Amino acid sequence: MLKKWSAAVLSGLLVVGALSACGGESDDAGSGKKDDGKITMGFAQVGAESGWRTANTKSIQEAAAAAGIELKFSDAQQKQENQIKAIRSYIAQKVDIIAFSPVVESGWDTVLKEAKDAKIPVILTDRAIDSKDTTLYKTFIGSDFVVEGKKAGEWLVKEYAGKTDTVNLVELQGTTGSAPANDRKSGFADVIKADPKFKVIASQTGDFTRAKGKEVMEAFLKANPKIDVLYAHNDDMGLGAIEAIEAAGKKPGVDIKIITVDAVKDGMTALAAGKINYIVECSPLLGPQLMDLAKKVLNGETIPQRVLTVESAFTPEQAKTELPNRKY
Ligand code: GYE
Repeated sequence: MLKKWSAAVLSGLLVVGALSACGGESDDAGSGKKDDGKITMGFAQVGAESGWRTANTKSIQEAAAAAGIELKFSDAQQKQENQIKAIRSYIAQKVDIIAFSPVVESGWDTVLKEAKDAKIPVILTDRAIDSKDTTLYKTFIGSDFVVEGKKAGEWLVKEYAGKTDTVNLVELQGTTGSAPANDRKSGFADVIKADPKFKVIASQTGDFTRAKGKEVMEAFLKANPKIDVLYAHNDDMGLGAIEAIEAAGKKPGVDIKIITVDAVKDGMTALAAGKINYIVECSPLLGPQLMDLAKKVLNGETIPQRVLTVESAFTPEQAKTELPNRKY
């Protein structure tokens, strides 16, 4: 133990010496910025696209205040270029630590190398990146979106067990290129592909918003006379789609079965009312764990590379019981 520790300190010292020349491996212990004892975190949020995101932002802001961490917060309006700008400005402001929820999976290496060269540790929250270089961030805290997609698929398989008629499915995908859209799609597809009666007849992005969910569902309904099931990658798109389904004179939850992901209050209310049939939970309450991890990183403590959030899934009956406790 002791030997390992001194080796880590030694390599930390060597690295600090070498950094000005080439910006090599930084050590946790060498990342403290100011000596005023106050931690400043720059947080680059995705946007305000959904109920989930609003709850996530609130959780982060409240947890920062409770932990005595000064938070610099930015909203990228679902645009990667805005997030990159925000991260660069946090680097320029010499914050102690940067956290962000990457809008899409690809294209982060350059800006994250800049943070690493500036010895500012980075924590990924909520969404993953596809970078091969895992030294560009300290940890990733968030859900397993593939598992969420699988849970949605498993419910569907059970619901139609013993039936042989074709089941026509439409899918509202999340933001193109985002981890939750990619993984919720693939997890779901993996489970339903075992049974050829399930046919995905249309699949398009609704950008995780209610307005887009409604618009795309309207188009799906016009183009496809027989839709049996809608799988929406979040509650908000599902709620927008419900408006379109009702406007088309159909009963959501009955004529068209609906599966969504998130389990925010509005989604759970529609579930309890039978307009949605199943919701896979994805917790937005990442703030307290994020602040805890940030402090550990800045203290030079070892933290796991991946921190998973614990989640469940709900039927209409379970939604009725859960709703009074739902905070978001
Ligand atoms: O499901 C959706 C939001 O990244 C898990 O983003 C998050 C997703 C969430 O817009 O509602």
